[in-house]
Amino acid sequence: MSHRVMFLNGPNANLYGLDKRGTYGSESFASIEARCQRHAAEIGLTLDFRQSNHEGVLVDWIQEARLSSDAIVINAAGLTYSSVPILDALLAFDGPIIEAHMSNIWKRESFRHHSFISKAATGVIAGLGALGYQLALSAVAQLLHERQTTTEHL
Ligand code: DHK
Repeated sequence: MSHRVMFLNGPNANLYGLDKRGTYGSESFASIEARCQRHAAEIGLTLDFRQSNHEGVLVDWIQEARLSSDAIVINAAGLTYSSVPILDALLAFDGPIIEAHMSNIWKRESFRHHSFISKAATGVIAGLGALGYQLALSAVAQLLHERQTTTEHL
């Protein structure tokens, strides 16, 4: 059975490619999703890719993932630097969590240097744009494979 991954995107991610400053490149959010869906299929993952501008919706989806998904990839965007509710929901999830950012957040303004959600993350990928999203999916596939192999040998 293929592993299921919930990939959550926070506020304004839907504007990627439209931001005149070009902070997040020129690729549209729809194209980034299509690229992630293609990559997930290639590596045998079932991908549930979502975006919301609302903190509570993201919390609801993380809670839903406890039943529906084996792993989470999350770019909480601007909520990364403030959201205790998202951190708490992630801490209640029992599976690999990759925190992903399109940009290198440590090269940017100091308010972007402290993530509230890293405490719940298995790993963090930043600064590689949509390639980082593909790497996050590959990492999750490998982590789930290792977890399954370990369990089978118990
Ligand atoms: C995306 C955002 O929308 C910002 O609020 C974060 C993150 C960085 C990213 O690099 O993907 O500060």
